[in-house]
Amino acid sequence: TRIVLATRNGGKVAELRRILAPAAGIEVVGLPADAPEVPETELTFEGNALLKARAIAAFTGLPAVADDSGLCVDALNGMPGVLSARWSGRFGAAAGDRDRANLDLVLDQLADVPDDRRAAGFVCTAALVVPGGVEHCVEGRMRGAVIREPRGANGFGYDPIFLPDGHTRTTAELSPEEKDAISHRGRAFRALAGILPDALAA
Ligand code: ITT
Repeated sequence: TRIVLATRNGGKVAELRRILAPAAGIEVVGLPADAPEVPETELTFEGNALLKARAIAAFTGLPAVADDSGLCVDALNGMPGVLSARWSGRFGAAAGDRDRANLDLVLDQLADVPDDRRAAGFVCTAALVVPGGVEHCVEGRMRGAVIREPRGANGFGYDPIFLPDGHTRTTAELSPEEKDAISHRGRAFRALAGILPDALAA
């Protein structure tokens, strides 16, 4: 069975391929170049993940999985949250420049927040939509804290400023496998892989 990844984020594609790869008999394909841009108009991770998966399932006729995710910072009342990709207002910039601008803005906003009040969590909602079949959403979380200076070159997005609870390295300093083992995306997509065979058969 083929499933299509409904994302344009290269960092996510790399992680999703790794995490879903062990699911036997499933071929993961990328988003077709002519696929429609899906505006993220919902206010929840689940709402936006379903929007993206439904649109790409309808466009391709294939089972589609989407990821909506973000960093929720306690001292910013849960922001940037669903706005994580757009936090700095930089649209159309190269992904690396956009990620850097987003991360710099969060660091600025937390400049006066002391070390013991910098708790945050990553959230990932994975949505699966099978054309003419079922829809499923599963969520994964990872708690940690926002540090003061970026560290590490792995991962993407806010990884260089996120220290997972119980760790001394940021998620950008962990190996890809170490990040997958504890990450919001690892948790959500391992749960999704578990229900995939039944969902595709239904
Ligand atoms: P698609 O909608 O095409 O999937 P996107 O990047 O716009 O790509 P989202 O709206 O879900 O996706 O935004 C997720 C943002 O949250 C992402 O751009 C990062 O800034 C941040 N983020 C999510 N997961 C992350 C992770 O594992 N590490 C670091 N940052 C992450």
